Amino acid sequence: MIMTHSSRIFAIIVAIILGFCADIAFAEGNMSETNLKWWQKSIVYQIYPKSFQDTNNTGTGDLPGITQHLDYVKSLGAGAIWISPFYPSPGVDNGYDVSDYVGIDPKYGTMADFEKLIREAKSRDIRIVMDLVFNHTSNQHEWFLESSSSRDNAKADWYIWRDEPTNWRAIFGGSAWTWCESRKQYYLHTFAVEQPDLNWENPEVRKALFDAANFWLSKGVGGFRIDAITYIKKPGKFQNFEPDGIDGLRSIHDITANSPGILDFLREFKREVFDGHDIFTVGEANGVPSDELKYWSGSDGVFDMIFEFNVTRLPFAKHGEFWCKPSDWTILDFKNAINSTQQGARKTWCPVFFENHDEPRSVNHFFPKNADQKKAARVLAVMLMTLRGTPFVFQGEELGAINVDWDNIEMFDDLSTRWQYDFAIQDGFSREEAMNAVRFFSRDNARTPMQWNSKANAGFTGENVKPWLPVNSSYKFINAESEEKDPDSILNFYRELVSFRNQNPELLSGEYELLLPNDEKIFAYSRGQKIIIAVNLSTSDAELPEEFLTNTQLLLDTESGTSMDPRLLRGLEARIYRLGM
Ligand code: TEU
Repeated sequence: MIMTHSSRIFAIIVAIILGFCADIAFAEGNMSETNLKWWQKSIVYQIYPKSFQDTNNTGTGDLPGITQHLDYVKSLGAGAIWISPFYPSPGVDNGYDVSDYVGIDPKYGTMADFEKLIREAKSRDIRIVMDLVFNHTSNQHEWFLESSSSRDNAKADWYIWRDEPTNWRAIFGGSAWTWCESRKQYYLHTFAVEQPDLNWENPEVRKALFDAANFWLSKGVGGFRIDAITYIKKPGKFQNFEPDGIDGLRSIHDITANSPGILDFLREFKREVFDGHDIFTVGEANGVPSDELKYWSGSDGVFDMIFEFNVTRLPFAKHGEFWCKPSDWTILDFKNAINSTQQGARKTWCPVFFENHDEPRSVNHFFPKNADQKKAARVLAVMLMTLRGTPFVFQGEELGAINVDWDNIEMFDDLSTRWQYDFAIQDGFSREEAMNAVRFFSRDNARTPMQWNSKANAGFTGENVKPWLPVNSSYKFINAESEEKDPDSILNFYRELVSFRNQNPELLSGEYELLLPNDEKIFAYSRGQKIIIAVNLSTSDAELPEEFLTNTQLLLDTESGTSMDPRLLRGLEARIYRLGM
């Protein structure tokens, strides 16, 4: 039977009120608030250490800078902090090119600083989550130096060496194969030239990686975010594929992501490292289809949850990842992407996130240029804190951070940004078109220094120091100090939402149900058959069906008092109702 929007929501609400579906929720997910794990109830705050707080005037953030702000992080309800890599690294990809898995890069501090951070965080009930970058090392890692020195050294088989390259394109551009003169062979790198891929087929490699992870467990870390994990298994045959760009290459992602047999490696990883510890694991798993999620996350899966990129990759769903060639998408596509992640994780668990260190700022990413950015930040915050899963907040997101307005490519540091720009120019785009794409998509949008106050350098580093990446000029009006004092700030709204989430157990454990699936403006869903969230994702007014207003109690409204007619949901307004009076 085909139902109209309002008859469908009406049917759902009636069923809910009569309690017809009452048992479905916990039977499916087998979760109640009491048996949720600590990481399902808390918020994870992500820190990009290079840009968080510099305590020694080097222009680069450091570990003591994180320790200094633990109370701030705690005030956001965080039970864990995921810190992007701070291992020794030449820094070609800001730490995602690791040259020693069991050390601390001196620019971030010492092992004693790290131990202090763990202790101080623990005393505030916050756990520290490490980022494991196990698909590749830096080309300066001693394993690679040895492996590349000859064809017959002890680590000759620790990386992926071939006599002939294929036409695969690395994720940061160019061929995924680089010639090595000392071996007279090519090595494979999914990412930059300086990030050679490890050979997971070799049991010695796997053991060395698992030992490194266990080292951090012995230090008392509370979990792992596992980087780029879908790329560790390569396909049986190395062959050329149909090119997808003017360079005659084909994205390596299409060829190697989630190759058959990968789960054997991952299950071994789980057995050797994760099992038996009170930690959580989140795999960065670009390229896992939703029907395979059950193998990847949850009680029968490898990780507790995975990051998949349905939502953040919306503009790239159709035409590869060229920033100058994004596809148009609609609010319905946005809703469908969120919904498919929520549905896919129905029986397991998922992270809820709109930002991380690889993405532009969410208020720019998901809303038109002319949208009111504060309203946009509020509706995103409502979704972040009311969708089912663990909310991940990326530093600055809680302040309503916005993209940079830089007009010169030289201001950007990120290697993937530089590549996208050069490729666009070669592909015939004008400098202006390429810069527009860069400003919109660059990973540096997320990586500018944290905006603590309105003084020079935004309080990130000394006023006379040059920060490693320029501060976003918005710091004068978007910064933690001024938002702290303003009761209507995004920061205080985040805190309000966190306590709201904690006071309403349905938001933690309650089943998610999509409402108004075909509405082209309103994203509506229920949680635990008790709470209804309605978010107008458009910038113009929308009409809420009568059923939302009957026998419901308004709990929260981002635009309270702006409309005399309760049916009218203003552009970028979000409301939360409780069913029953
Ligand atoms: O990113 C892995 C990666 O493949 C991303 O390009 C991902 O597919 C994309 O963001 C999906 O939207 C990780 C790190 O997060 C990134 O910072 C590193 O540069 C990269 O690995 C290499 O280690």
